[in-house]
Amino acid sequence: MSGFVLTYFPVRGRAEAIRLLLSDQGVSWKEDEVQIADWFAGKCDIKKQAVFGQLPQFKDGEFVLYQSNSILRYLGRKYGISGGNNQESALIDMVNDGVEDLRMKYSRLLFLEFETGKEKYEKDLPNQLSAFEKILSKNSNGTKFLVGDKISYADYNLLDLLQGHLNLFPTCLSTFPLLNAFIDRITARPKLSEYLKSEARNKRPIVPKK
Ligand code: GSN
Repeated sequence: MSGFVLTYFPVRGRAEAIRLLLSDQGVSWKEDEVQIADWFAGKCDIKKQAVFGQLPQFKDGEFVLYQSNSILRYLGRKYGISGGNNQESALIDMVNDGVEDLRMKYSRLLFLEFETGKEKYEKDLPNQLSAFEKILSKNSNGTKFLVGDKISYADYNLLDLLQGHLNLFPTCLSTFPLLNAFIDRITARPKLSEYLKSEARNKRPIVPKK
């Protein structure tokens, strides 16, 4: 056993890219589910312990970490999937920051302004996604990963965000052949594909059900 424990709500949310990374790297982990109602009723001690009062929390034995992107980078370094040299690592960080920027907009849409903001969001989405299509095109003509010849933590993060967008806007990638091929290639990786078919993955909604 790895000794990893991922504490989060029973949704994909900000924990799912971590789960994609762990499963693709062939690592097992324990899930510690916090019920959303208990959390907001003030019944969870972990809210007080959490450095920024939020989840996910990730434990590697006695070592405790918060912030989903820091957890991704920690695991990226641990499994040698955060760049082969300083510049490659910086490019992976840069792309991951771009994923985070879009994730913030996506979260705002989902949680704060879905009814009022969906149309505008969908209209602007090609502008947002085209940056990632261009990044792929510049690395081996879009036949590999976001950066370099090896998968990185940013690839899992982008995959998760694209899957979330496809759920809301099923045709949003129709003009982005490289992003489509990227999804097909990454999701076909044997261990990841096994996880994507698992009950554990499929019982978790993308965001909390209303
Ligand atoms: O990436 C991160 O882990 C942080 N920058 C954000 C964490 C976060 O927003 N956690 C939310 C659940 S995920 N999305 O909305 C959270 O813990 N909400 C409960 C609360 O009391 O804020």
